[in-house]
Amino acid sequence: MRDGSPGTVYLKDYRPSDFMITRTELYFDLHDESVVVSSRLHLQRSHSSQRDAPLRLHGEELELVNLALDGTQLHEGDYWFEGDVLVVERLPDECVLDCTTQIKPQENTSLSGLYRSRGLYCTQCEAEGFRRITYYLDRPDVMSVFCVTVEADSDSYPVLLSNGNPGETEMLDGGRHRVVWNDPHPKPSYLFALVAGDLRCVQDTFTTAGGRAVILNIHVEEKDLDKCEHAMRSLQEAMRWDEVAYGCEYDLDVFNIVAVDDFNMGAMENKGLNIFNTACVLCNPEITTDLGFQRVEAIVAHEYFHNWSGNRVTCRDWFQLSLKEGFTVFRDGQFSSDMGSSTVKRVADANLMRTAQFAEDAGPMSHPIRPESFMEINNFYTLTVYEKGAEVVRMIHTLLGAERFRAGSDLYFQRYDGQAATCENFIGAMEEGGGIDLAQFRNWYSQAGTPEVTVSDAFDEQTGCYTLTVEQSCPATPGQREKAPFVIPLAMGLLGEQGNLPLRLQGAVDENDAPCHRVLVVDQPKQSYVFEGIKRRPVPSLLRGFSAPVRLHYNYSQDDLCALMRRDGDGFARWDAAQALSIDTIVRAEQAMLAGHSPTVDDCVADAWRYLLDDPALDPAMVAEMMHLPAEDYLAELASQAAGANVDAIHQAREVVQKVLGERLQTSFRLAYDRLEIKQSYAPDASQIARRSLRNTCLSYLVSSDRKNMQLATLQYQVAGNMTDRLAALKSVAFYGEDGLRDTMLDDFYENWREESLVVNQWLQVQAMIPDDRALARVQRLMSHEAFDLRNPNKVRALVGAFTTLNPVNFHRVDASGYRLLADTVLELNTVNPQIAARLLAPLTRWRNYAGRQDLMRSELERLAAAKTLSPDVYEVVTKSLE
Ligand code: B3K
Ligand code: ZN
Repeated sequence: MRDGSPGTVYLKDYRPSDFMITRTELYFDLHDESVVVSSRLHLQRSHSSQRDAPLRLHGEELELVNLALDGTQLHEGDYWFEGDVLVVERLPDECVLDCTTQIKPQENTSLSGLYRSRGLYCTQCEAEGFRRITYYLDRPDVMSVFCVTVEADSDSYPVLLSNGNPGETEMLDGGRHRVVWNDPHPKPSYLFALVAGDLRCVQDTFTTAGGRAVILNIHVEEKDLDKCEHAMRSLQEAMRWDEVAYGCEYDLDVFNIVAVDDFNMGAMENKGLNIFNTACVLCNPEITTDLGFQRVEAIVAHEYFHNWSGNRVTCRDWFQLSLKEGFTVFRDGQFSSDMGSSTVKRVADANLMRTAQFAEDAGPMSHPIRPESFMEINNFYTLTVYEKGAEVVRMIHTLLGAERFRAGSDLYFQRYDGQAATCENFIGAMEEGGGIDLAQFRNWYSQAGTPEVTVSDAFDEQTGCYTLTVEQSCPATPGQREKAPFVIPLAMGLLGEQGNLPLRLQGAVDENDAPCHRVLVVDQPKQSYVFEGIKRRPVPSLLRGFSAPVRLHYNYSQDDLCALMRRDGDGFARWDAAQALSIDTIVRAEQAMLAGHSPTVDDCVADAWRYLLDDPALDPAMVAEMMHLPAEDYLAELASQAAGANVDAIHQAREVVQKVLGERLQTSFRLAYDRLEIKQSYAPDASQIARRSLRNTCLSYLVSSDRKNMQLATLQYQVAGNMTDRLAALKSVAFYGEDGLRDTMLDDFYENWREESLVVNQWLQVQAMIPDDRALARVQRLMSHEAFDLRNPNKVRALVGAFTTLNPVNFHRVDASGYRLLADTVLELNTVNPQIAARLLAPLTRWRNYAGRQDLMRSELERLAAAKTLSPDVYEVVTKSLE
């Protein structure tokens, strides 16, 4: 950990590096007590560099053993340290620097740099972990060809991997061996990777469109060999998809994936050697839910797609992170849509944006997708950079259309191949390739905050003109008071009594008949659109497909929403209408309860739900999505926009609405539950996933409304042949069952699955989410359970993360014990794993949103701020939250 308060880095201060490293040779000598890293850097002074500029190499927690310049050993005085930076002066324009360092991976609990996880050596270098391995120009615009040799004991570490293609293997004296790896593609240090361990491998092949035969390996512990098939198939699908959709082919002879238990995020796209969190690559029906299968497919694809959007074309500096992440999330989203249901995928994306990214955009850490400053870059791997970044690319796609977008992406990949690029380069390529002016669109890159779009309408029966008036604004965010108008693609339709109306937009020239779907390009603070030839006032269907990451306001009546939900031509708009109906119903229930009345659900809502349930022709996946009541954190987010969120009232109101709907539609839920049973053997395909999803939604309504239905859940738990159904049943019993039944089932589940760490995580998570009043004690108890480990990020996320984000009534307990639990855990993790500590802290940063809790939340942040040695990661989040 560094001492003192960390400095701020600014985008405006970017300067190219004074030196380039044309070639990097590394030798890793792995021993249990320490690892000796010898590096040979072939350095070249940059053209732009001052003649006398010194070489400044990054390093962190390294022990320097030896340093030599062009074969001559350097002594103290020839070089010195400025903080962590190693400075060497008076270098010739071209030289070779040899450097030996010693590190202790077994003591590295931050999981950044080279560390050990269950007897396996592995690395995580993005963003700035390589400097924890050796002294280097650890910045993404310094790209080098790497040749890596790894030496280790051959019994304990039979598998030795690094980036690129395998070279020579050699047996050495003393039971040791070594392997050479050559990566011909220049890359920045953050894409370096090394793995050494006793791993087994599942192998397959892929032949690229250009005829290159590629060996695909997934390396796992022996016990996990039966959990790789889905990832392998997903990889092959992704490789083919990228060739077709983007013309991007793989460029090495092998592609390796390694599964690691202790990992800070989902996975990492190291060139030719992707390293995965076990949770994001291992799966089979016994241990994995449908969502888990979909997640594996998406993440395998995401990391693979980085081979072009990230590796071949990388980022100039970390402010450009969204260049690779936003674009790659967009690409994996397209892929998932093509593999499954595009509407369901869109619903999931919109939900994530609205529940979590909007909150981030409105909170103290709010930043544009291309931030202008940071203290700790690891704090900027955010929903804003990733998800909003992807939405921004998606809007470019919407504005250009598929064909012109492809022309833009072709130009981008071709022009910047092998280079470190900027967001500006990407936009420029899209403008040039796509033939569009994106000058004003750039505001999405520089301005933070979620735009508010307010739509009003007027209908003139005489003229048959229907006018939509659209106004946009954007709230102030830290450091940005005034915002310029955004370019907002607003996809829309108009719903008449017989379905969607042709849109005769005044001023538009349509080649064929007027279309029923249009994208209005909103770019002024206020503008109007007139539709002609309308006989009766229609219901506008707005922001179809969540065409822009904005909050949309239009004063819909319940009847409008019911009409959209049943009849609009756009699947997403139908879901959105159902959500709006649910929100309205829950808010009313909340108000009724606060006023001392008993809450009700209007007939039209119950009828709409019944209509969804009873029609077997509808896509069950969409029906399930439509019937999922919005999550409590989304309801809280919406409430915080108004008077402030009352978590207890929200929770009770949501529960009541769920129960009342369950009671009133008991028969329909039961019929659907029976009808949707699957007799065939498990397959994680779209049609089965859809059925299970709706069936388990029915189960939760049934169980929450009538305890007699608990036997359905018990039976389902007993007969379930897959984890999706088993876990859904367990959740129902855990949330709504009697104590005895709940404990028996939870114990049974643990006994059956204690050997499967990923399943145990699910078990921890279910318990963390139980909304009863013993939740906090339960979580505390589980933190000392044999199954919990503070050093394993998956366990921390499953237990503490789930408690603080998915159990709002307990996290926000009025005695502040939830807040204390989080702050205590953050303090402990601050020294163990600063990245995870800072991430875990997010729910406390939203203190301004919670009426009646603000002081309690703030005082925990102040307690953290007063701690003596805060990591830069935690320091940045705490201080910004208190500003
Ligand atoms: N690029 C990595 C994330 C690295 C996070 C470093 N704190 C995974 C991904 O986005 O694909
Ligand atoms: Zn990524």
